Amino acid sequence: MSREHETAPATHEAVVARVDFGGCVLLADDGALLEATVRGRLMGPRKSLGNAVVVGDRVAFGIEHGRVVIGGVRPRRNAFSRRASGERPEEQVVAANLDQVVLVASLADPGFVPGLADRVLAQAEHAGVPARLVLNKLDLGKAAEAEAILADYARAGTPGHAVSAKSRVGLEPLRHALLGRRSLFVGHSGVGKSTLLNALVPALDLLVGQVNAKTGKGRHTTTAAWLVRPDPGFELIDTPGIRSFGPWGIGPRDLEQAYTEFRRFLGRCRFTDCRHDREPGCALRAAAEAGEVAPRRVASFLKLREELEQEEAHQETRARRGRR
Ligand SMILES: Nc1nc2c(ncn2[C@@H]2O[C@H](COP(=O)(O)OP(=O)(O)OP(=O)(O)O)[C@@H](O)[C@H]2O)c(=O)[nH]1
Ligand SMILES: [Mg+2]
Ligand SMILES: [Zn+2]
Repeated sequence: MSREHETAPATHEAVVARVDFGGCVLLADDGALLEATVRGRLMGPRKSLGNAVVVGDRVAFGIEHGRVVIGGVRPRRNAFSRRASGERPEEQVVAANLDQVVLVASLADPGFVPGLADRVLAQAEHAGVPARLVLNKLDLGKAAEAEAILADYARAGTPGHAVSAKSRVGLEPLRHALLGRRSLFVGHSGVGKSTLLNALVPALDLLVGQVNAKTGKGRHTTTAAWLVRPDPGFELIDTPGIRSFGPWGIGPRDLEQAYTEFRRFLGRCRFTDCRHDREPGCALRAAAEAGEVAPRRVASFLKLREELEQEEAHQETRARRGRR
């Protein structure tokens, strides 16, 4: 074999389907999966992959000594991030170049709580990516409850679907909303993300876990974000279950803007610096009482803002200590 074939310039392109410790799996335009490594200069000073290459990135690669080596990453048109776990505030880019974020929750086992949904929706808004809510396990809950939840989110501008992956109810309209797009699936562990993707795309065969009967929590079956492409232009990204989601790049003062349905009431409160908490003449709380915004959204907003304020105060203290 001639040695010319061993080194080629980085002229091929592919999409990053998965990132592991040492490297990634690429999905080529013809559907081939390639194991790849990343050229050192793309990595940060800590020589870790960090956010340099993430699922959904379009990368250029070459073949060097028979190995696929990523030499460059195309600029991202958007990125969905979260705060990495740990004391230090660091960004974790979950995936890039998305057409939509699909927040999956379940009606029962585990039951719906707005905390995670509202954080993810705020982050999607911040990233400029449309979002959609899927309520799974309709077979275990009441249709009326699903309707009430979806109505609250419809008022927040988020379209929703009530489905049962298990009994295959409501899947067609959802599939329709996914076709021709790249969708990032996120949600708590055990809500049925992988089951749903398997039901939407036969032969996908993603790993499905059991919900722990004692804790009611999932077992984190999916261990890393994983992009699949059932058809050209139709891409789904499965992710591991999220235990707690810290928004990234949203400060406590910007948060009210990320709750899009609040916007038309902002600036109408009696006090210009109204915190929409206990102040008299608050237009936002009046809207909640009149049923124009969902009270559960206002409650989750107040809770999340408090958390972001605490985080900000904590980081200021850390910075002051660091300067001494
Ligand atoms: N009754 C019922 N059970 C479901 C439904 N969808 C999923 N399940 C069950 O819920 C459990 C968890 O499903 P998974 O698909 O692994 O959940 P996941 O969201 O991918 O979980 P992680 O990978 O840990 O994030 C499994 O036991 C599924 O069989 C549904 O529509 N109805
Ligand atoms: Mg899973
Ligand atoms: Zn107010």
